[in-house]
Amino acid sequence: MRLKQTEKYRNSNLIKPEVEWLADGVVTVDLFFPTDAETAEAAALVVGEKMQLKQVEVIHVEVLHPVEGTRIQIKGVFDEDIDLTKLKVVKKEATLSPEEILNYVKKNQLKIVAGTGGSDEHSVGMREILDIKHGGVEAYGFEYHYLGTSVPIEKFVDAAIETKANVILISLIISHDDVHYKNMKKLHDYAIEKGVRDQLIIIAGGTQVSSELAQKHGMNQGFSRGTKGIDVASFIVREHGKNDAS
Ligand code: B12
Repeated sequence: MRLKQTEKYRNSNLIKPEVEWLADGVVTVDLFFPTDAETAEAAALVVGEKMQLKQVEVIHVEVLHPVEGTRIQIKGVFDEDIDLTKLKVVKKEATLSPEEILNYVKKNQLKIVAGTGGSDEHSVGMREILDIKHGGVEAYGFEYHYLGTSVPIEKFVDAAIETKANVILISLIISHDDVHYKNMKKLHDYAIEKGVRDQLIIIAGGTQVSSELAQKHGMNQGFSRGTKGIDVASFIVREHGKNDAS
């Protein structure tokens, strides 16, 4: 009987979230309320109903700290079909081969300055993008100058001018109050002020960075979770190649 009920999801363009059975519609939602556990539980059920979830139930309650509040998880059934033909899917551009990148970088002497910007101390992601041991851009022949962590935004541009770098890589992990986008805009504006924006490829990365919004805030490109050195290296080569051709 269950197979019959879910017939329309087999070999079709329709999907639905699932946990246990094909297209059972089950989803979980993570919430935080600045209240005690009992109030948070009641409030979470209302959220589930207002999100039009069916069979809403609380599956996890965790008081983070009595003066802070409660983290809570609900589960419910999302009863709508998603039509695959109507989705706006953003496909990742294929990377260049390591040989193509190495040859281009050798011919064009591409230099990078990099660091984590503003008051951001999260350096792990930035190092993964840079270091040879993580398959970072260093593996593709790029010369880089690492400025460190919590680097003042203006310093990225000043250092690029000083070292004659063509690329700035800035890591912005903290996203409270959209500080990552504010810093991207600040970097872009400062490069204009210094008269070097056209000569620089400026790339921002971080867990909460959207490519679209990074570009809207003046970056040539933005990269997020799961980025590898080869993604960044391919982008730099393509972007630099465009300017070469123009
Ligand atoms: C480790 C860590 C720390 C360490 C950092 C140590 C270090 N030397 O890096 C310490 C303990 C110092 C720390 C401190 C803080 N942290 Co912290 N931290 C983390 C944690 C657990 C992991 C980050 C990490 O290393 N990820 C692994 C790397 C490989 O992933 P990634 O950073 O996303 O990088 C990838 C991509 O984003 C991208 N990328 C990243 N940078 C760049 C740059 C470029 C140019 C490109 C192309 C790509 C790129 O490529 C990378 C590889 O794929 C995260 C939670 C999480 N799971 O993400 C919280 C997290 C980032 N921290 C957080 C917070 C709030 C803080 C503090 C403010 C806490 C506090 N109240 O003090 C402080 C801030 C300190 C500061 N001034 O920056 C929040 C940020 C929330 C937000 N959205 O703003 C998080 C998300 C935790 C949370 N859920 O609340 N943290």
